[in-house]
Amino acid sequence: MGKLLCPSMMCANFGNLEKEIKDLEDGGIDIFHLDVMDGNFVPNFGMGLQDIEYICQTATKPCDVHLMVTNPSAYVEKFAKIGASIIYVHPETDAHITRTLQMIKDTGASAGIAINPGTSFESVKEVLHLCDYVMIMSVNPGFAGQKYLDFVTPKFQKFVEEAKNYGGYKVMIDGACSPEKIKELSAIGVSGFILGTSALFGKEKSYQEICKELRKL
Ligand code: S6P
Ligand code: MG
Repeated sequence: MGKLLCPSMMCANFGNLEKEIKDLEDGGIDIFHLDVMDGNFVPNFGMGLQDIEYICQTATKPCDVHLMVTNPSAYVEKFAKIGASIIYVHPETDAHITRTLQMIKDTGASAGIAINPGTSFESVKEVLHLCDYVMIMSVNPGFAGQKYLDFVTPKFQKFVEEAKNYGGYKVMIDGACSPEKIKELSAIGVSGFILGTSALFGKEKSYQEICKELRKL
């Protein structure tokens, strides 16, 4: 299966969001990645419900939401209702993560966990059978444009190797995902790549050219 290219829309040009969505779709992206931050679980804010609803309604490709919020279960139904087809929650902030993952599935969306750099495979393995996606954070969540944390790299291998034992979840990377990392991690079986400032936005080339190059890596 080809790489899943997922633009992180908090890095997009909000001055012309409709054009951004169209250009990214024409460029060949697969899933729009929509970050939600509450200023509590992470020290930042974004994106707003209205932004997310607009992108979900305008896009013809699927949208995920990455809930970097305390008590994510309170918002699962809201985001499913406005059109998210994949919902990621952080197990670090949810005392009843299995219930929340089941709640996501009950809405008809796919269930994902996003795991912090300091969260181990062992600490989440009991919930992996409920996950369609496992998104490994290679930066501390909350900001675009950070530096890749090298100590996270062995975790990609571990989650990829174990996927067959837990129903075949897909492994994704979020954070400082550069072309070099896409090459290295796709070779070991990572399926999806959240693209922010490291690989996609703010470059001289068109989204089409960039996506084409990234697919070849
Ligand atoms: C930040 C958020 C991410 C970023 C993305 C930015 O915590 O979850 O989705 O938007 O990682 O990419 P980059 O290449 O600027 O680090
Ligand atoms: Mg994210």
